[in-house]
Amino acid sequence: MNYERAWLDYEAGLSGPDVEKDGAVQLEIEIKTEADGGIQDAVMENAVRELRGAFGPKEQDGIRKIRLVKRQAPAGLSAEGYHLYEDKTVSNAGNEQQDGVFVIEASDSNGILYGAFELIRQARMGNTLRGLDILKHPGMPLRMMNHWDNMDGSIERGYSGNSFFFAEEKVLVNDRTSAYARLMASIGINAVVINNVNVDKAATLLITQKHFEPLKKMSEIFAGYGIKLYLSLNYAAPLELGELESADPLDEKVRGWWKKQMEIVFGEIPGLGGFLIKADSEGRPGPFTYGRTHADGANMLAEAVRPYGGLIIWRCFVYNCQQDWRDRKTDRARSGYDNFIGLDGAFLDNVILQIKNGPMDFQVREPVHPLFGGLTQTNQILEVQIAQEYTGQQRHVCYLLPMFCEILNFMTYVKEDEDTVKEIVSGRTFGQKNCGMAAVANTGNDENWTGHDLAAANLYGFGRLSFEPELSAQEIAKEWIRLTYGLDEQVEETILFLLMSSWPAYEKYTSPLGIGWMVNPNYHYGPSVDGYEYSRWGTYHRADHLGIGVDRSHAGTGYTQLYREPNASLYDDPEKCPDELLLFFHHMPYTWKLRSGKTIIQHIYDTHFEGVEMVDEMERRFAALDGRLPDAVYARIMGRLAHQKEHAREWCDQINTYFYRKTGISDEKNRKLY
Ligand code: GCV
Repeated sequence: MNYERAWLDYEAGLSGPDVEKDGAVQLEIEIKTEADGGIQDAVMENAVRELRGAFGPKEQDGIRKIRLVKRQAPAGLSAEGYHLYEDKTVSNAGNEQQDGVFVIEASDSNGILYGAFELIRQARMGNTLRGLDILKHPGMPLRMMNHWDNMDGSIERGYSGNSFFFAEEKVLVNDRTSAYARLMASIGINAVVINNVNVDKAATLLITQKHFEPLKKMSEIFAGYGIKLYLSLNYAAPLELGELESADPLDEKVRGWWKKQMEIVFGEIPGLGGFLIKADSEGRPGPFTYGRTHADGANMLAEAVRPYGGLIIWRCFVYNCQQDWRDRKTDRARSGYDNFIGLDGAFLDNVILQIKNGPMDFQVREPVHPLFGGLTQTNQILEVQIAQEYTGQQRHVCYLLPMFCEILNFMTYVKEDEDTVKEIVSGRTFGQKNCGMAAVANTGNDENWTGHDLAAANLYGFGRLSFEPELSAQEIAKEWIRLTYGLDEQVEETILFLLMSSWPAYEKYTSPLGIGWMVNPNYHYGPSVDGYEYSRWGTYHRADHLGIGVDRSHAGTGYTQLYREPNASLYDDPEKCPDELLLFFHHMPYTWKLRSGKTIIQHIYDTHFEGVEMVDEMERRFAALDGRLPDAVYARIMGRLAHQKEHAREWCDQINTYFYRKTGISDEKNRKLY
């Protein structure tokens, strides 16, 4: 197994009814010629290379079986979409069965590339290709990876080695760059931010001459795979580069500086897509310093990049990280909403607000961010995290696609129809074209990319879901398993079981009922119930001997009222509030009966024991795959499952004991509580 090729390891061989017989697949690729600038030769070459790699017989003459025919593609194919089908009217002369030829039609080269990967995926999944007829358009315009890689090669919240974009303050461009771009293109990713949103001194220089050459090279490699390169930007760059004494967005000198700098940057790296900005958040500079708004800051940059078609992606992760735990009025959950809702409609069209899926910070369970459904006149990107910062750090298996699907399907009630998060970020709800989804990436220079082999399902899955948001988490998991490990049914069934049980298991053995946190501060791994309880970060559970949870109802911080009806009333009423979010929204006695019929305290005990049992079962089933997977993969996964089991027990013991001692209430089932 070639780990670098991950789910695209064709050397492992194609299988399936049609591809095993040599020459059974003949391809004709059709593209529309007049698509202005839509056809990139490098992308076409990569598409053809992939098809040859997958289908071309080993002999040289196999090459004739892929033909490029440039002619007008039929109407109905929009940007990046493709029509892949078997054309029976054209006889495949080289084939004894006189089958038709396969056609990939698209109006731009990204569509051709995605169509090529679709054909390969269909074949490698073991599906019959005969009669194939697939018409697809990406479910949202922007499908992004956000890397939090630092110039010294470290990765903030990275759990799979060091960066493959940077080392020793230099930009790296090598084989890994194209290997990465190829993987991303195969799942439909079309935008990548390579550096951390916390832009430090060295990374501020990415927009200067010092790094233009390798960045240009990288952007060209990315472009060959239909991907735009983006950078995270330091809002205070003019100050930190020592060129101005202010970063005030309304100061003409500052505005002029950005315009000039962007002219230089886009002149040197024409393929650049734009910038991602974290401002006025966790110590990062921003327009607040000058008494200006986020709209002032974002629009200043948007004007500077507009002549080059650039986008400004501005994060809404803005909150007071200097809170006193005694202060019960300030609510971190409200802050993103409160900071941005008043600016709805104030941003230029090439600004997009990037909103984390929940109001806190990528916990195992959070309600959907109320800005989704709140904002109606602003471009929006949904940000999720596949780096498993709070979900087991790629030592635990935690397949996050079920969570992402739930988020996308959340009904905001912003419109009678088309009101889900999916419809908002796809652009359907408000007719926007600058929107989509971004994931904080989980890759590094580990040979398998993601540390835990099974964490690659999140990488693969995020891309596939952003391209096809109608897919289920289960469908995506099946695809990934087959493409990565082949068509062994026992392997598929077992790994599918592991992946699909993993998020529910993790939720059970960690913090209960939507309350979150309870992790060791700073590095966020392992249980510490009071770890964040008295610190400045605004992340409290408020447990005492009588009850637990944060009162965010109308009588508390008022957070529930940020949602549209009927969500606002649903969350506001503890009788109606979904169990899994009860403690996020309400402070409740331990003896409160959940909708499930259990008391909160019994629910805590039961779920923690169940979570551990689930991991036990996962390990037991996986052990039976000995000999069916490459030895190294099997050993790596077994090793991590053993750790996960032990660690799940630790979580269980610490949480259960904490609440047993706090409440004095025994477990109805008399299990061991320390
Ligand atoms: C990149 C959390 C993480 C930080 C991260 C931040 C963000 O606070 O712990 O490491 O910083 O989110 O999303 O900006």
